[in-house]
Order: sequence, then structure tokens, then C-alpha cells
Amino acid sequence: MAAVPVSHFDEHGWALVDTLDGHGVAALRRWVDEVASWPDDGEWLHHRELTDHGPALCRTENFVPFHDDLRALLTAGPLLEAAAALLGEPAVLYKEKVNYKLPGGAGYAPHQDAPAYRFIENHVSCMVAVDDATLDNGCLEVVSGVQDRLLPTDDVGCIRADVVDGLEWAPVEVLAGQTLWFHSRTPHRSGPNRSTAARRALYPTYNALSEGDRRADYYDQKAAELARTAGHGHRVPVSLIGDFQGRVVS
Ligand SMILES: O=C(O)CCC(=O)C(=O)O
Repeated sequence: MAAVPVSHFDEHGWALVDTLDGHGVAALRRWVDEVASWPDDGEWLHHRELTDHGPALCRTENFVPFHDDLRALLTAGPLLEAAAALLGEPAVLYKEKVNYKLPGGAGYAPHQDAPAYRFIENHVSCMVAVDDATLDNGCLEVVSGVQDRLLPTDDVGCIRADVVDGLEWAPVEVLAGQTLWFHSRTPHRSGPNRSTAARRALYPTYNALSEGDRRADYYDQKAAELARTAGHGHRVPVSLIGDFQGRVVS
């Protein structure tokens, strides 16, 4: 695994690194398939969206307590060490998700994650690509150099349209096994998956341990807030902001 380029991250708010070799990618795909096959009635959270091909799994979160290999990958070793290097101090897992972006899966409106991430000031996240993420299947686009500030938001917590137009968006294609690190104030967005294959990615988020281990609080808070808004709106509420463009499965 390549060392995370801290100075590039500090300047731009994101950094791309090689993380897993071919064997690592094969194992990751197996683990993600296992998680995707879990039933809906567990303590993890599966979310589904309506695509032109029918209902599709779009996200699973809170799976680390129930999958030993993914827990080991996300809470110890090189990913945790990279998070600590970027935060400049020991890190702890704040939350984790898989975004599946199956064929026809929706994209994400321009947003910063920070407004959706309660309790903590600074987070770093990464996208560990399970499949190649390309222009065609909805790779991330990022804005460099604004990770020091929160941008004005619209009524669902995404970046206001007039502000979006003034930002310089750069697509970042991420090959399977590579990892795109980004700050929770790094603006990002992504398009839908227009290809015929899945664009799956694992997204762990970390914070400095000195700010506390708030993972359980995050999921409690999220469950409470999502329960309050359940049944409202036509977009799938996967987040505490309205970034996901997926249609509700009725
Ligand atoms: O997976 C993607 O395409 C974007 C994900 C994203 O921006 C998010 O989950 O906040």
C-alpha cells in the first residue's frame, strides 16, 4: 500500500493512493457481496432506490460490527494509519458505508459531508473503489482548496446552485483497489451510473480520537432523524442531507 500524500491532501483537500492489490480487490468484492446479500431485518441499514431497471440496493451502512474482515480492514492497519496521518493524530472510525451505484443508480448533488456529520469538527473519508469508478459510471468530482470552509447550502443541505457554478469541479477516476481520500469539507458530487456494470465503493469516515469515539452516537442520531422524516419526499433519504438523487421505491 502506498503512503498517503499528506501535503497534497493538505493543499487540495483530497489525495489518490494505491491501496489494494489484485488479491485484496478480489477479497473486498467477496466481502461486499456478502454484505449485500444480508437480509433487511438486521441491525445494519440497507437502502434501496428505484432505477429504470427496477429497485436496486444503493447503500449499506453500519456493517462493521457484523463483518469481521471489513472490521479489520476499516478499524486497523493501513487505512486507519492513513487517516491518522491526514488528521495528524490517532484516528477512530466515525461511520462506514458501501455505495453500490448499480446500473442506472443515481448520482449525488454537489455537497460537503460536514453538515451531515454530527458531533465532530474534522473528518477524513475515503472512497475505496471496489469496481473502477469512471466518467461513465459516476465517479466522484471534487473541488480543490476549499476544505477550510463551509459553503452556503440550499434547503436540503447541499451546496447552493449559484455557488456550485463558481467552483472548479474535477472528475477523479478511481481504479479498483485505489483509494480517494477527501476532507468532510471537500465539495464533491457524482453522476448516475450510465454503464451496464456496478460501480461499488466502500466509504469509511474517520475523526481524531481526541474528539471522541462517536460512531454509536452517529448511528443513533441518524436513526432518530431519518425516522422523523420517513415517508416525506421523493428522494431516498440515505443521509442527513438531501444529496442522494435516488428515487424512492414505493
Ligand atoms: O458514491 C458516490 O457516487 C458519491 C457518494 C457521496 O457523495 C456520498 O455518499 O456522500
